[in-house]
Amino acid sequence: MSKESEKLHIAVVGGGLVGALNACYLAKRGFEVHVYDLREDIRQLEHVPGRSINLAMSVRGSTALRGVGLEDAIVRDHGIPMESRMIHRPDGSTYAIPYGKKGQCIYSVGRRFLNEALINAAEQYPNVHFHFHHKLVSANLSKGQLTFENLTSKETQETKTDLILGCDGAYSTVRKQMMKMPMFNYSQTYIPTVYMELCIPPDEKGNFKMPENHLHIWPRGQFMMIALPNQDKSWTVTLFMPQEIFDSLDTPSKLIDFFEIHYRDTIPLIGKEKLVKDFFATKPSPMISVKCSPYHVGSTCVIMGDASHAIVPFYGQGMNAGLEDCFIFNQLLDKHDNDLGKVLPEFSQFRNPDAEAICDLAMYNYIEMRDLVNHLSFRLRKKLDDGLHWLLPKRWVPLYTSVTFSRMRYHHCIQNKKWQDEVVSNAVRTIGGLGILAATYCLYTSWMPLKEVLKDYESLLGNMVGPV
Ligand code: FAD
Ligand code: EGU
Repeated sequence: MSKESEKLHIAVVGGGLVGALNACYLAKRGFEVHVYDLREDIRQLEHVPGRSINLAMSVRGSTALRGVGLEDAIVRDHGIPMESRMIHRPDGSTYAIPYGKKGQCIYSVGRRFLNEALINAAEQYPNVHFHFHHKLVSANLSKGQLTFENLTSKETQETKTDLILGCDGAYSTVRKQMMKMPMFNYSQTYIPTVYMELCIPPDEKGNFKMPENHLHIWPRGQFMMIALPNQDKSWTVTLFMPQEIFDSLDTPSKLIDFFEIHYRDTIPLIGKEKLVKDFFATKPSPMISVKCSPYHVGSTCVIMGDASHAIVPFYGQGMNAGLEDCFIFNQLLDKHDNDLGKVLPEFSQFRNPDAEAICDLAMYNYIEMRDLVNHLSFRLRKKLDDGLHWLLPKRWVPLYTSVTFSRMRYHHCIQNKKWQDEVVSNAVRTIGGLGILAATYCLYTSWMPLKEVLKDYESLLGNMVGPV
């Protein structure tokens, strides 16, 4: 590391999951790091407003935490392993589908615990400084100038830095500033589905009310529910539905009737009174999907995490992708010896196809979950996929396995899926074709002498096997 780079000043905007992890990585490199967040110090707050209470952590997020030595303390010691999904049918019966081979699992991690652990870890470095209750209001990105409003004193504060790292989430202010730059591409989509978080409290003995090592799912087409376990033995249940259905459930009796039909088994778990109380006390939240490019401005600004790629949560990958951003950025700093003029453009170029790929995959999965959950062909394909993976563990990796249990680049996961689809549809065509031929031959056999049939059959087989 050169002398000059040791003194690099970095302003991280946003002390959420991605901002706090970046602070750890950059502090480790010896940079002078200032983290700004509009929230008060969450370690001193009773309730932290924010999106989702717990998150599914998989290989990408876990690997990124390992890079700053936090994987064990966060994922192994605090995460609750989920070995399979447990599907709940409308009648209350359930069945489990394992995530992978024995021991392969994803982890339910509390958002608040994770964020606090990252802030605590970053604060261990003397060269990291947190500025809570500071809201970024404007910036000159190419000059590295930032203007914050100190929400406590109401004063405006200006600062100059070598690098602005925008980790300020899906509604990023840094990104809003980038939109003023020439050649910046941007698109956003709100999906018609919104979500609300409910809670299944622990039982009287303080235990989990459902088998804990699973991600519970209630797929119902246009709407669905999903539950992740918490450390305190409660469950966070997330209800996803179109806004209109939320609006139509405007009295307690309509709500209970709705749950009786679709989520019957959860009523005694949540408790009728609590369900009514919590449902009418909260407003559902929208979900936004954001794509943009590039992620940098010259050698002075770069955005990461939801600020650069907000995705719908239907692959459990938003945080994982954001933490992976930090990991990759750190690798590029190594590769280019902290030369930001090289690191920033390469980060944009390398990461953009992958961020857009997971954005598309998550959106596609949202549509698939809505439209296909109970279709026989969909479930057969899943079985076939898992079967082939079992037979050819290295050569045939199903899409969700490559996304969740590997660090294969997201856009390669899509390419991988495409050739598999071709193989499957060819196989279906061939098997279907063979069936028709077999039937035709059965008809012929009643008129043709046996010898000729056998001769014909041999040459036909030769033809069929040849081109495959
Ligand atoms: P955030 O966590 O949003 O942090 C941004 C920070 O910036 C905040 O602290 C905010 O206070 C601060 N900030 C914003 N504006 C300013 C400003 N102007 N000045 C100063 N500070 C500012 N991902 C998974 O991997 N697995 C899951 O299971 C999963 N489940 C999800 C379920 C739901 C319902 C939702 C909505 C998302 C889910 N995600 C999941 C995605 C995950 O929540 C996000 O990808 C992740 O939080 C992104 O982290 P971030 O640090 O980029 O942004
Ligand atoms: C949604 C909201 C199950 C947490 C996609 C699976 C999610 C999560 C799935 C939320 C689903 C859906 C996968 C994981 C995960 C599944 C996955 C979705 C965590 C394809 C807190 N999804 N999620 N797929 O496979 O790969 O179990 O809010 F219901 S974890 Cl929608 Cl692996």
